[in-house]
Amino acid sequence: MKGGGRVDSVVSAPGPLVSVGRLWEAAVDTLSANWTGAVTLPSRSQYPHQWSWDSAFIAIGLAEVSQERAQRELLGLLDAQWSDGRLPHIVYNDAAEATYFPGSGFWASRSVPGTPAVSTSGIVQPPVHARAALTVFTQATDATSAWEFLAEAYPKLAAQHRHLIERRDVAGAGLASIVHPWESGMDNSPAWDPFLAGPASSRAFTREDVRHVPAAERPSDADYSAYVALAEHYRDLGYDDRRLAAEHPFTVEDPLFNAILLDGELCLAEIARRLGHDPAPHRTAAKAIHHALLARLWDEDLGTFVARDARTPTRSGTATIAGFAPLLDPWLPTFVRDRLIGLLLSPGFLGGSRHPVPTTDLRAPAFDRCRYWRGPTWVNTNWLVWIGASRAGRPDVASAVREATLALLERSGFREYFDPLDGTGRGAHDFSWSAALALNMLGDGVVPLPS
Ligand code: 9WN
Repeated sequence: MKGGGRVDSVVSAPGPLVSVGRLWEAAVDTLSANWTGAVTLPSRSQYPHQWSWDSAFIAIGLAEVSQERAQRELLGLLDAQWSDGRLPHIVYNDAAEATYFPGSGFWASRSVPGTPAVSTSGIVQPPVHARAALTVFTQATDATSAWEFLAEAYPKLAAQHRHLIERRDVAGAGLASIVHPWESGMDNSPAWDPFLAGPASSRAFTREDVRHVPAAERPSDADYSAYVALAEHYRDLGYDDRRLAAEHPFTVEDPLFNAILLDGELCLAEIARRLGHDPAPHRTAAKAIHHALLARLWDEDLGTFVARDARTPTRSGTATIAGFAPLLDPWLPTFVRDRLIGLLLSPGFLGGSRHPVPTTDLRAPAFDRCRYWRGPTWVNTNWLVWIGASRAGRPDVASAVREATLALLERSGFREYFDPLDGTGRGAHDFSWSAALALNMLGDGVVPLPS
């Protein structure tokens, strides 16, 4: 038996899906209902604009049912890229300006040189897009259109990664820093608590997010105020990444963001190879992230990867789902891989929850079964663990996570997140990436694992 324990001793079988066909149809309907004619909204009520990593997950699901829409989803997002390569985390829909805070006026992107005509935010999200593009390409049935898509997407994806690798390596140690919790995609994770000691915003604002979702499932007012203050600060630096090291109070190296960047570089290498370009620089970049992840973010005591301040040795002391993302790294040393799998199967994660995988260790003081990213189970993080476990040579763990995810969706619908203890759906209803990644998990099981 490989290290890291047996899966059947800790995960109770979720029981067979009642109807794969019904779940599939409901997922397709959800994505159709959230389609504006140009892009897919994460949720019609809670998130009325286009979000960056949401669109990548959505394209991965759409690849199962509509190559054309999957390609449009990604290319539409890439059209909003800034000239420095940054891919903004929100592309605004002017018609919905009043219903989401912060709106486009907050970021004032159009007053910044090198920005697109459409209004966007000025921060980024984890770069899942290269994996999405490769997935869409490998699932395609119309080969001519797929080659055109890949050729158009590749230079933009390469520029997106260059921005992160060259402009966001605040410590000069080989990892990209995030400059705001929203950039992690796991906004309210306890991983950010040690780094959020900065000032609250002095500006008066009205939260729109708690109009649709109970406040107990969303960030506290204090956290929200810190988010607004940090976003204002970065905006007032002119989004100039050269000023981050000396002037910005939040520059954090996150294992999930960097593991996705590593995986994305391997996907870019594969895309480059197929297009007849040199894949070697992408593989070299991936290898450099591999070394830096181990050198800077591995926590020997916790047996997982944790976030750290780019400029000081301060680390997050909480094990979260982000720590498992480096399972995507094909060069992970065996002892690291086995400790990660051991923690994943422990009572803190798979072994202790009926509806895994919780986003925070169930035994951590910060664990909160309701509040977003502080404990609930999410479909996108389960999907990443599913791929990571496959790559780590643990198909038993991968299929346990897949089955638990699909059973949860069948039980509670395409909610944004779920109580890991009793499976109650929380956050937004009819949430796009929950539907999209279900399609991918239910589909041919095509998960590119470029080596
Ligand atoms: C802020 C859209 C986004 C996701 C993030 C998730 C949440 C936004 C919010 O919703 O963040 O970007 O208002 O809470 O945390 O991962 O991309 O679904």
